[in-house]
Amino acid sequence: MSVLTQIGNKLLLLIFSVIFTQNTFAQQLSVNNLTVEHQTNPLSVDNPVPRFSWKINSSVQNTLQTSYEIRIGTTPSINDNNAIKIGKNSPQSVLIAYNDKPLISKTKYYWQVKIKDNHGNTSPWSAVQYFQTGLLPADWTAKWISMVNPDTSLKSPLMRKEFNLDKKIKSAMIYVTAKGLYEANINGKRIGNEYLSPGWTSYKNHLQYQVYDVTASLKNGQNAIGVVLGDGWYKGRIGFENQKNFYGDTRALLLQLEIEYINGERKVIISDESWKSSTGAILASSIYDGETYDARREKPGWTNAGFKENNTWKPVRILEKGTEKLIGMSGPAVVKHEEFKALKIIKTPKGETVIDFGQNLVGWVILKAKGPAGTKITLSHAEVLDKEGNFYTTNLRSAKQQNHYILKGANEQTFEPHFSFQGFRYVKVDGYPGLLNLANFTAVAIYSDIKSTGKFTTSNPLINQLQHNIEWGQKGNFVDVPTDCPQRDERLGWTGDAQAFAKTAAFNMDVSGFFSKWLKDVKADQLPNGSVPFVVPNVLNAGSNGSAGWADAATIIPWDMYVLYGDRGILETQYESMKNWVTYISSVSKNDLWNSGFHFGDWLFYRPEDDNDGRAAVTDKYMIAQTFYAHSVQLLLNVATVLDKKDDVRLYKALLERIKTAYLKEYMTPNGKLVSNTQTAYVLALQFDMLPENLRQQAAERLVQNVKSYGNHLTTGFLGTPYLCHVLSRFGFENVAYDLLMQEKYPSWLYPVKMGATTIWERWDGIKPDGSFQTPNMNSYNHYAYGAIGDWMYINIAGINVVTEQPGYKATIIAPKPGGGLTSATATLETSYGLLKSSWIIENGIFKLDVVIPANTTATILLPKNDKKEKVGSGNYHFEYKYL
Ligand code: RAM
Repeated sequence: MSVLTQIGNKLLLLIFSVIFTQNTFAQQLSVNNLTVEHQTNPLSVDNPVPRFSWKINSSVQNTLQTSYEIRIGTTPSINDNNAIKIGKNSPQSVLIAYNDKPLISKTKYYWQVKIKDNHGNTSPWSAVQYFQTGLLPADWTAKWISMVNPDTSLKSPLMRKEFNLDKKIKSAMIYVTAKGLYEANINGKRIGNEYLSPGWTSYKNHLQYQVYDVTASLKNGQNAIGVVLGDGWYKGRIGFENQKNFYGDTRALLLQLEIEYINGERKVIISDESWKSSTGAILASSIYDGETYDARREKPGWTNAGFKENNTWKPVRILEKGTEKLIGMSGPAVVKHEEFKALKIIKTPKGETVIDFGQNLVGWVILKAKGPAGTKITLSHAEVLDKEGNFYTTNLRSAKQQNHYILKGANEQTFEPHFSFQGFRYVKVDGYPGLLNLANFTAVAIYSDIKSTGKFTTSNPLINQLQHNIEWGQKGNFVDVPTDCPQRDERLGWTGDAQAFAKTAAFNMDVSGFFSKWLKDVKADQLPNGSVPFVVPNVLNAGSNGSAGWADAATIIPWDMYVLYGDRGILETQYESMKNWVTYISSVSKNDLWNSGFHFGDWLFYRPEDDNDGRAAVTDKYMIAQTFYAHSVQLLLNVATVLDKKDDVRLYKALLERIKTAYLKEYMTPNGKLVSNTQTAYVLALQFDMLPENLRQQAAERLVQNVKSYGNHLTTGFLGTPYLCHVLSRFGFENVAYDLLMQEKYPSWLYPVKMGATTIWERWDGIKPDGSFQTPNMNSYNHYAYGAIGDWMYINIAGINVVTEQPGYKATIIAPKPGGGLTSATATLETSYGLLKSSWIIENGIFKLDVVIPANTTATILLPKNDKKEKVGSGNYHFEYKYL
């Protein structure tokens, strides 16, 4: 089908073609990608009413689900007679809550789904998937065991137990957690592919356990389990004060192995007084400092049956039941991802031997080495080389980031740390025996197993590198909790950074489970008065809470997750926490003005070194606080509306009005000038609708003038940056937004790219134009906050916009806005419904757009330089027209 349209005097050819045409062949309708609570086949679902989601594949356009049927049973061969059935005439295919008779704890359920669509077709039953319900406190019979008392040794405890299985095994599940970190083995093999388990939570409130299906690892006869423990966040060095034992001083194990024989009998092996403990090769391990591993002290075969325990193996100690609350894993585990080959060996001017991996990453080096017993190899890790080309670690502050390996003198051995990780691009090698061979060094990235969902590319290689850097900033700092940085003695869950980046993060990867897990701790670590800590899990001093733009993570992130994943449940779970945060602000405000307490303000805004002229972009901190107060109340109001809490809607509407009135009185002149003449001041005022409508455009113009006065440079810090380009676009200054994006000189997003960055830096000038560094006290080269431009790129350049009223991309607006000299851009986004795509190119004056809309969703397509609006259903579409 093709349409000829007239716009002004220009003749426009609009070709509208649909790849799949209805009724030309039998429709293929199917259901796939089944998930429960955002996870594929999860093994520890705590929600008593777990939520089911699926995606729909259809070979015809405009497909919408009209009804669904779910079957849930306790055997893989589900049928209508042995299953619970849930069904409804409903378009909902994302996060449908179970609503039948109560599920039983610690039980594996199998499920499948089929649907009908608006074309009258019925899908076949989907493949059968499963989920297992979590354990109730009473399901735990295992006892906490530890080594000696007191637990003062730096060495990692080994704990082992042998047991006999005398019948054919049907299934075996192991439930395990630790105070500290653990690596568990059965019969000589490591269980699972996860690292840094049980993960980091607010241990005083929550401790996650993991569940593994170990049926295939067990055998008839004698079996052995061996578990090694590390200090981790629980007991190791964490925070700024060189503090240890923050959560407790004793590393301990809790393990329960449940075996079901074919004949229906059950056997349970638990951690208890029958276990033995010793130490082995891990002499010390620390998240910040690295690990020391002495291969001479390995105990070969200690996780196998038949191992001969010598007199170093001692009985274990039973600990009192703790107050910790065990919870199932609700987020993705940390696993290995990309591997990087060593690119080159550098001899630095100081004579150091340094290997370059070409990418700033988080993980460790897998080292192969062979040499005389007692040879000590030390790998030190750094993000950058200094101006002279020497290995630079001063910005790590006190974090050593060093792994030491001591050889045992046998054949070639492979080493990697167990309970530490490093942020690095360069590795300094000391003590390597013989000739250094690049093939013996491989860097591996570890991060939470958040699936890649978004891809974004353009015709401009610098922008593509920026996107690459944003993604790697995310990978490096999504290591079980969202951290600010992954290398120095910090690595903490800074709330401000997380809220600034959450939306961008959700374009690049599926962070629904990741943030659901973290938000539980935001709530758990919230103070009794409602204030929210600077970092979550909170390991800082009393008083480290309540900063505007940081604490607001408590309102901002749940809302983002709702809008981007359609997760209404997260609003229900977090509502109280959101309310408490707003109540806290109100309690410290006077006359509706939040003008007290400590605030970080627009952290790391632009400050010229020699500032005689007063060009530092300082924004009044209480003015910022007032805008975030309004924002948090607005979000709470939104949530109250979604959850239909009428009284709260009334309450927060009135409060919001008062907050805005107070703001105008205190911070704006009658002519519309703000008391701080900075980009961030105008950006926040406009983004959060602080100004009366008639004064908004003038404020946007003041913002533009400000940008121009800095020669098309941004001056914003952590709080202004995420919204800067959005505000410019919203008020019609798309070209100014592009000027800022394309700016290659400091301060800008592309300046670090031009300086060779492979991740986002903490500061706009982490490396100054002359090659020198910013203050080593705080200068990370892997810090995602400024990467928050990412969502503007997806939304404006590629044009993928979620419709808030139909969250989770149930409805999308595709509205690309070409500019900045770009001749093409493509973004794909794997949404909760399926793949969305917007891809455009300008060729010989013709604008061509390809769009893919997933089944069970709709889209509105707004073409650039064209006033036509296309409303479409699912399917593939192509548009092209003269673009003048
Ligand atoms: C530093 C980091 C972090 C920031 C805090 C306020 O620790 O820059 O990202 O959130 O300061």
